[in-house]
Amino acid sequence: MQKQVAAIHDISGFGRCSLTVALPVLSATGIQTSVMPTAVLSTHTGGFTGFTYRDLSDDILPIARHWSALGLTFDAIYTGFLASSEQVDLVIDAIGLMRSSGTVVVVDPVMADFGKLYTIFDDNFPVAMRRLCAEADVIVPNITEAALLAGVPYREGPFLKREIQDMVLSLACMVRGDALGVVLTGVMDIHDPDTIGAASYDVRTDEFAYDCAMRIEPMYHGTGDVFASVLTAAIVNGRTLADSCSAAVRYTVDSILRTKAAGTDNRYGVDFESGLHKLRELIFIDDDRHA
Ligand code: PXL
Repeated sequence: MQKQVAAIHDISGFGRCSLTVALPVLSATGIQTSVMPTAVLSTHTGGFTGFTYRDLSDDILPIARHWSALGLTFDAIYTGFLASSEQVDLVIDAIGLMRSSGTVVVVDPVMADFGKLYTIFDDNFPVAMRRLCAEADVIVPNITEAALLAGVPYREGPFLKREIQDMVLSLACMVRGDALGVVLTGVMDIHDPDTIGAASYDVRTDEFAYDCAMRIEPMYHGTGDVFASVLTAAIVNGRTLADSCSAAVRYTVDSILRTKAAGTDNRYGVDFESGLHKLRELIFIDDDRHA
């Protein structure tokens, strides 16, 4: 049966992030994707001024109730950027209405980068995000978000492998009791400081994995959404957490390289579109090899 995912993010009309990334990525891997837009903006908030913003918080619970009345069930619910603490709490209630026993809840706690909370959020926002993470089966913070969730000072790294494992283990305490695991992005390994990667910990198998690639400057907007969307697509398609994380690293890096070669403004997001026709192949790469 075709897999079903509900994606709960804003729509930033221009700038390749949130739903304009999640929907094409999930669809390209064969997943039927239902969208719950939490806000509509003309662009994302990272580096643009004068953007429009229409909050759709009042629609979140009515949409969830309607879907629930229709008897819809989801293999995964995937949340990303949320605009306020109040909206986070509405999304927690919506997840309560929409989840069933097999649903994997993937939470990307979008709120910060490079040691700083995004200016649109107040200091209480990380506490609300932590409440949402407690409902999650998988969380995908970057290292700044991980520090805010844990309430510890941000450190940029590079880190020792042991430190990376400790960070990932402390994140594993924040998710649901029978969670699948955690993925920490933007991690630099002290033994390989020209690279950047993602660490995963699969709670069910007690396995750590770390995948990295050359660090590419400048930082492009929306790469976290490309990463988390591919990760979610791979998990829903039955890959392990470690394999899903590797696919997400590969796909994100390839998208960044194409964008850098094209010389695109880094606020415009990355060219993830040109790789979509090969995404299924990337996710099922081991299956093809063993077929
Ligand atoms: O990429 C995350 C994101 C999504 N949506 C909006 C954003 C951001 C990050 O800044 O501003 C509106």
